[in-house]
Amino acid sequence: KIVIAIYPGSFDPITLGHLDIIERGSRLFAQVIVAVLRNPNKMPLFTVQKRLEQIRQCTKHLPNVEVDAFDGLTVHYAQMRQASVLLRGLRAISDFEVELQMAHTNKTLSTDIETVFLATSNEYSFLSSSVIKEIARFGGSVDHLVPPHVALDIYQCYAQNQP
Ligand code: COD
Repeated sequence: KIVIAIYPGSFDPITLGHLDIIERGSRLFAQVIVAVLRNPNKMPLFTVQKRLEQIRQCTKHLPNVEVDAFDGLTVHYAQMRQASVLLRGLRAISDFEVELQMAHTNKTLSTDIETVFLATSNEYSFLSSSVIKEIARFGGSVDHLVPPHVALDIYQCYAQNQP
């Protein structure tokens, strides 16, 4: 059976932790669609367009990975793309609670879509987009945490915001 997986998220910005899940997912599924949520409630660091570019740049070596943006419910987007799996990463117990609630909610919305969790690789277990933004905001290096072009975008962003 050909299985298409959606990897939904904010990716503001994409980190090496996300990339690790994408690379491992691309080995498990026929196609992985990285789907960036257009979230009007959040004030993001990067526009959706910029995030799509950042993700495309670091996944171009993966022929079965596509990058797209979506609105509304993730399961509706998955149905539209004929995907049967929602791919998610698990870092810690704290993720588990939120992720389980999300998986159960999504299951009630669409019974034929399964959420599949990949455990984070050890070296990225502490990593999140918010941690990266915090480090960069206070002048720390994020070179070891995000792809090089994303690090440049982040430094540029915070340099512009300096008084
Ligand atoms: N290692 C492994 N996995 C990681 C790491 C890491 N270091 N960092 C993040 N991840 C995983 C996260 O656990 C998550 O699975 C994924 O990567 C994306 O993370 P984020 O933080 O970029 O994205 P989220 O979690 O904010 O995305 C939330 C959604 C956009 C998926 C969610 O809000 C959603 O589905 N919204 C649409 C509305 C909807 O359908 N609601 C009903 C479901 S509750």
